[in-house]
Amino acid sequence: MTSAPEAKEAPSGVQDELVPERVVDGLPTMYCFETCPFCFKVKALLGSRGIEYSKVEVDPTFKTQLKWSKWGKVPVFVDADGTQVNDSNHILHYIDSNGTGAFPRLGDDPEQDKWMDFSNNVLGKSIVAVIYASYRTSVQALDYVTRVDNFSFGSRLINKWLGGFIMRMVGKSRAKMFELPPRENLKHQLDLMSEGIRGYFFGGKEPNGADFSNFGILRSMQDLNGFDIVESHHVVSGWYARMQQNSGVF
Ligand SMILES: N[C@@H](CCC(=O)N[C@@H](CS)C(=O)NCC(=O)O)C(=O)O
Repeated sequence: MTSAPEAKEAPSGVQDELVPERVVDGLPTMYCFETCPFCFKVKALLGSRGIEYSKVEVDPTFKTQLKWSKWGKVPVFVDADGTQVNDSNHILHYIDSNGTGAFPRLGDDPEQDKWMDFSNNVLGKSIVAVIYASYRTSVQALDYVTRVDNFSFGSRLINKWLGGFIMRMVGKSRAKMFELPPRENLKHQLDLMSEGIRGYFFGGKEPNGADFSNFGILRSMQDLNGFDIVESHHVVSGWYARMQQNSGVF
């Protein structure tokens, strides 16, 4: 389960080399940022399956706790036996395939694959355009992120103001990817997403990979600008509440 090289040229998916020394307290261990959308996907699946795990909060500025890995992004998942898995959607598949195997594997269900890709390529970018729609909302978001994530005290202020500025630029560039203005676009993407929800979940009666991946992305904006669009959506709001119940991630 590998794909094109990404950060620091490490492949995504399951890695050949075991890293048992990175396991904390003998439990599956997730290296993450507290507010990261991709990490919420994994937290939701682990919660849904009742899997106990250790969490290592990585410092977003220096990524000290992740220096050992060639993959420079979070989440990184290290199973109790030291198996390292990179990249959120690959991690979802890995955890499911080693557990109940409740959802189809990559390549077996084009619908699930489509909506899992949508979570990163469309939904993730759509929420960034809304959260960072103005300089005010950007600084607000960075104020929240720098309080919740594991920033060192010294880098908190600089990240709030400089990060706010940088993320405003990122928000602008994300907005350019879509024809509609950010709020209208997010509403439109939620409308499209609703077509994939079959009854209770994308997976029907039980959530599949598409549910966990899209829920994770939206969960990361819960305390930020624009979440009212999710809360007021006639289909997605109910699905979101069901995913909260299912995963225990509120
Ligand atoms: N495709 C990756 C994206 C992960 C990602 O971009 N994570 C961000 C945090 S939200 C990160 O680690 N950024 C740090 C960096 O790129 O240096 C996934 O789905 O896991």
